Amino acid sequence: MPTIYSAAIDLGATSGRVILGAWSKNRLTLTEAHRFPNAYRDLGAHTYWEVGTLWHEIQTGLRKAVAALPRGAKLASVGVDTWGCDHVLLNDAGRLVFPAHAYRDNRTQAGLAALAARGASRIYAATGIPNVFYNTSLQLAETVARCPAVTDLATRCLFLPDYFNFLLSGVMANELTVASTSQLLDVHSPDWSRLALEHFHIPPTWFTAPVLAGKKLGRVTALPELAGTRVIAVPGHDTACAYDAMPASPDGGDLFLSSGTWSLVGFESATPVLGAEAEKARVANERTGGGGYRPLTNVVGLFLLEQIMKDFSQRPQSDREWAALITAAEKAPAPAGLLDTTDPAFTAPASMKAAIDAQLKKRRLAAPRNLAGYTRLICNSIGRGHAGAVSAFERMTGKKFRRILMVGGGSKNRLLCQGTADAAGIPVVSFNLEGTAVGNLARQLISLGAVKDLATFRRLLGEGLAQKTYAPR
Ligand code: LFR
Repeated sequence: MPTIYSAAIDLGATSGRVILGAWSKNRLTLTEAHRFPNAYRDLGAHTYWEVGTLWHEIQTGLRKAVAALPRGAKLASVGVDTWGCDHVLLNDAGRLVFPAHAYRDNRTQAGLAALAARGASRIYAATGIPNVFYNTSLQLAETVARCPAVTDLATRCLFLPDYFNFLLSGVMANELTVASTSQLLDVHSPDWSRLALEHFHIPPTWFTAPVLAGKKLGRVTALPELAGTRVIAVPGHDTACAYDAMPASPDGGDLFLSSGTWSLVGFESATPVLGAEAEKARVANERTGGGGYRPLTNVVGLFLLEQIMKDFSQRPQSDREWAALITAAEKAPAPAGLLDTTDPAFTAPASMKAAIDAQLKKRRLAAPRNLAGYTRLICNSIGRGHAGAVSAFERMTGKKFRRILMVGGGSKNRLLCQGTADAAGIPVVSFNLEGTAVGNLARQLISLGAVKDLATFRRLLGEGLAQKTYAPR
């Protein structure tokens, strides 16, 4: 079979990538065609994404990906994944009728408190998604309540990956995995929850029945260089892509950890995990690319470290500088106490260092002396958060997990991997794997018929993959 080329557009909250995948002789090779910074911006009291900039970078990345192809080769397909929850409102002609807010905008705080006071358990039973500030449900409820005329203007709600698929192909569709981050999907079916839509006063006509990953939406119409290239709906949610890319053992004994801005700790399951304890532990029953469940909890992740760099103006610029920081952090004194990473003060602080120092002061703990000290404190604290999620899942499901598989930016961070293994008491296996991009490409290759199914993809991927095991100490 000739080599198949596909591109993954993979947008994270702090950076975006366009990655060219080449599938040949059952092996996937990745080339980073383009990487660019991403950030939310404040306008007055609110927080927004720069959607136009993201689209501009996507186009630049796709052009670079095409330029990187060997002579005569064609790009077979593209797929888009992004962080969850965020969305745009459009009319039938595809015009934006409302700006794209970022999920860290504090506009949902009042709705969060109101749902916590009344209705959270009913919504959890219906959607399998806990009451968290970033949910699309709370965001759309706020939009409709504060700007009621929007219901006259908007006819469609697309999540960000759906919107970029639309810009690429002209086809509007809601994809299941990203829809499942909204708290508006029925936990027992692949369709929308009437109960949740009514509760939040959201017009049901804004959504169409979600499509499964692998659906061929159309061809690229936006860029002449990509004429003929297919636009395939991949798992639109980056975490669903990362989970799809896990070279998991088929026996189900692996716990998954996708470590980036957020740490997503969970596993795959044929059934959702529901009930009072699951709701309290904030288990989110999001969907997999194939339509199954991936019960997971969202523990604060490397956002703490990404943000504290701003306070030190010495952000490591290369892998080597990162390695040097981690080495220094390993040598820093062990923290006397760890951070409570669930502190709401860490959600979107003006200064992460000030927020951390304030918590330490309240608990009469000394603040670290330098960036290495903070790095140590943060990594150990996130590690303990991971371990807490593991034991909560074991309690709730009666399962005993044998390993933690770790992908994403954090899998390169020795301190975090070891800290997680130590706190959880089971080995952490880290893969040097761009999980989100690989899962995105996997679904394209399956849709194109180049790979039989996900189990096959995982087996082939695992065979060629470097891994490092951290035994608990
Ligand atoms: C990770 C992620 C998480 C989601 C958070 C907000 O990038 O997609 O899964 O909970 O961002 O959307």
